[in-house]
Amino acid sequence: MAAPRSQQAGRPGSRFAQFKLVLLGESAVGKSSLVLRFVKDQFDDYRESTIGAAFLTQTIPLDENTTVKFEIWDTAGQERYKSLAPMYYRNANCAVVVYDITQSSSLDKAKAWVKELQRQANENIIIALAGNKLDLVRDSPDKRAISTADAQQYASEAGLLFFETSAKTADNVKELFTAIAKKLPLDQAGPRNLRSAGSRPGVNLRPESSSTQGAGGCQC
Ligand SMILES: Nc1nc2c(ncn2[C@@H]2O[C@H](COP(=O)(O)OP(=O)(O)OP(=O)(O)O)[C@@H](O)[C@H]2O)c(=O)[nH]1
Ligand SMILES: [Mg+2]
Repeated sequence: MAAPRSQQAGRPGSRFAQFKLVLLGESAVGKSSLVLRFVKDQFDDYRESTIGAAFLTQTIPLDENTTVKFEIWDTAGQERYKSLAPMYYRNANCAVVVYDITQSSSLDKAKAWVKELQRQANENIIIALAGNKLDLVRDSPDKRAISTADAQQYASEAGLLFFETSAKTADNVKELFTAIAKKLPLDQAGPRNLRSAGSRPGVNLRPESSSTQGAGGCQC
């Protein structure tokens, strides 16, 4: 990585950094719903399964001097799209691996994604594990298939950030993305990742793929 750069423009000392984030996980665990909540603060009870992948962006203030922009690749969880995933996690700075806390198979799938990322993605990738659909167990605890303690233990052994989330009620969604942003190496960001506040890019740096879907209009 390039030497640390803390460029100054606009407000002295202000920094603008952008990072590529990929979401992975079994189909229907709520990847697109988490992104929709994070980017637009919305939720759909009936969401269509993602085809290929969707690209969205969201910018968050990290502290009074630092703004982080996420370029988000929301991948399709259906098995037939599995071979596309490396295209999206290649060069990713961070990943959110999602499972559904009411479906035990989805944690196994999440663990397989974590292994693949740890073997094949960027060496320094920040990985967060998100156990989604927390709202479903609030009223009916018997629906829970994966205990918080088990998932937490796995996450700490594997070196992952861990949150239980609900895209539906917004529980922990902001917290999840903010925790990732805080772990990103802002001080060592190279020229691609770190820009002065006065030179924000007007366009998104879109990677290679053309297999994006609908959410492309949502360049928030
Ligand atoms: N109750 C509840 N339902 C959720 C939550 N998140 C997602 N859902 C529902 O779960 C279904 C699947 O959500 P998606 O966001 O499309 O799942 P996905 O992981 O993107 O699925 P693929 O695109 O097929 O990989 C939808 O009907 C959502 O409304 C949540 O936090 N709580
Ligand atoms: Mg989806």
